[in-house]
Amino acid sequence: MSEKKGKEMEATWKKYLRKETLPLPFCPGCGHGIVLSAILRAIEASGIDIKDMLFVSGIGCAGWIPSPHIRADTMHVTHGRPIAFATGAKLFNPRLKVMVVSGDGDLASIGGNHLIHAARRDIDMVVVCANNEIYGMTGGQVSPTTGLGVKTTTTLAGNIEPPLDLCKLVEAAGASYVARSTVFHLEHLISLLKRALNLKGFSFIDALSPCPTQYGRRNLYASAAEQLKDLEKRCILLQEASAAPPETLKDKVIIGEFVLRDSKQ
Ligand SMILES: Cc1ncc(C[n+]2csc(CCOP(=O)(O)OP(=O)(O)O)c2C)c(N)n1
Repeated sequence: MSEKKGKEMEATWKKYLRKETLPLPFCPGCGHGIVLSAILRAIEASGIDIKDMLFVSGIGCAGWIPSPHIRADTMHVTHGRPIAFATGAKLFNPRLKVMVVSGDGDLASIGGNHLIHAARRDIDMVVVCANNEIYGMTGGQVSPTTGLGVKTTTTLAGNIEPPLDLCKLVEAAGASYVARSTVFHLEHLISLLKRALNLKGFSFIDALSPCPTQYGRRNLYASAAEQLKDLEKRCILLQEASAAPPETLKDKVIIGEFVLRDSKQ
């Protein structure tokens, strides 16, 4: 990183983070800190005043991404319910820019119904799923986004259930904006977040974020860096995927913008 870029980033951190809450609580190699960085850099690029924002998160490691670290209003609420709290806050004060940041377990398992119906109602909020494809905080149980064959504490011989594609789910439900990226593809992730922040309606971003502690170790990644690099191997950009023969996409995760609708709100 250049010295100039480093200084810019430091200024962003100082502006948006509560210094007294640092260091972040994440394990070494966890992607959730990168998700936080991407969110803050997208806010800076979008021109939105963070004082007009509310961040809502549920329970899990991902729940600690906004709260208490971001220097703004944050609500750290019950497991599976951040979208419900965010909906209430948005109804109370429609001028608020509301962002939910939580995990795949929180948003898609216990909170799955809230996700579906907020997308169906096209409620004006940005939902960021820090998707590590496992329940990180509680010891590494299988989640709705865990891939086939993946070893977790509850699937010791490998997961036999197919994963849920959260982007397809919210697209079918009616979301205005649906996109996916990863913490490996940082600039791409920032651009999606920036786009979502400037839209109205229900925006959903699936942000793949590795969990070296619960997922990586059990699935024999040599290091956190190797797990991060694996995101590069597993993912393909939507534009490339559209031109590729379908049989080559079998084990691929498609990243990009899947839905970009003008919301009626
Ligand atoms: C009602 C309720 N059920 C279960 C739990 C236990 N619990 C806390 S976090 C969590 C899952 C966390 O996984 P995820 O949302 O994917 O976040 P991560 O820790 O992986 O970032 C569970 C099951 C709880 N706190 N409350």
